[in-house]
Amino acid sequence: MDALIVIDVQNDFCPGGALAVAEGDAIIPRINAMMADHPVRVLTQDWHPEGHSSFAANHGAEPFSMTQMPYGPQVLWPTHCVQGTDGAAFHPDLQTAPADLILRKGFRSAIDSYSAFYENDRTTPTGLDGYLRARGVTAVTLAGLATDFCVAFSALDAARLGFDVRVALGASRAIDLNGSLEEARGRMRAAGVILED
Ligand code: VGL
Ligand code: ZN
Repeated sequence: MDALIVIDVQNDFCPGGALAVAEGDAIIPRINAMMADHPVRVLTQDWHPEGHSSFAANHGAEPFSMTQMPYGPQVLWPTHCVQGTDGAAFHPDLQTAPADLILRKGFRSAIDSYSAFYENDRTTPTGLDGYLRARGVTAVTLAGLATDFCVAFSALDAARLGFDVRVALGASRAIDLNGSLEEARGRMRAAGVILED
């Protein structure tokens, strides 16, 4: 059984948002249409406390600079997707009613979580693996924001966990920070992820 996993189609990742991805809202009609083609539908929501350690403001640092976390290097982001704010809400055009599960991630102050499966320490699980297995899912299709961060990390984890993985690039958009999109595409391909339009 195939699950559609829609990553972080939230106001802050769309034009006008705090961490806007170019054309982030352009993918929404396509994602809405894709929901009907998949028997299991999951939406993820980046969901940070105000004091989150991935926010540059909490380090007195410039957004998009790097820092070292106990679990490795980490990009410092503009403050985004703060729990309960309008920026953290799903984009109003995204059809949320068909979703079976809404999974929140990134709610622990000390660890960022790009992937829908594991936080950035690569070991703290979100529970999505267990949910999908319990529902008999063996293949996942990913789409959403951003291709080179949360979508790619989710795809790589899904492949590592043994799911057949597709990424709908046409229904995703990238931040593309210092070549991160090209790198993410290469890593996904090498992991056996099928990249489709
Ligand atoms: C994301 C950076 C920070 C994403 C989330 O959804 O790709 N990127 N938090
Ligand atoms: Zn985030």
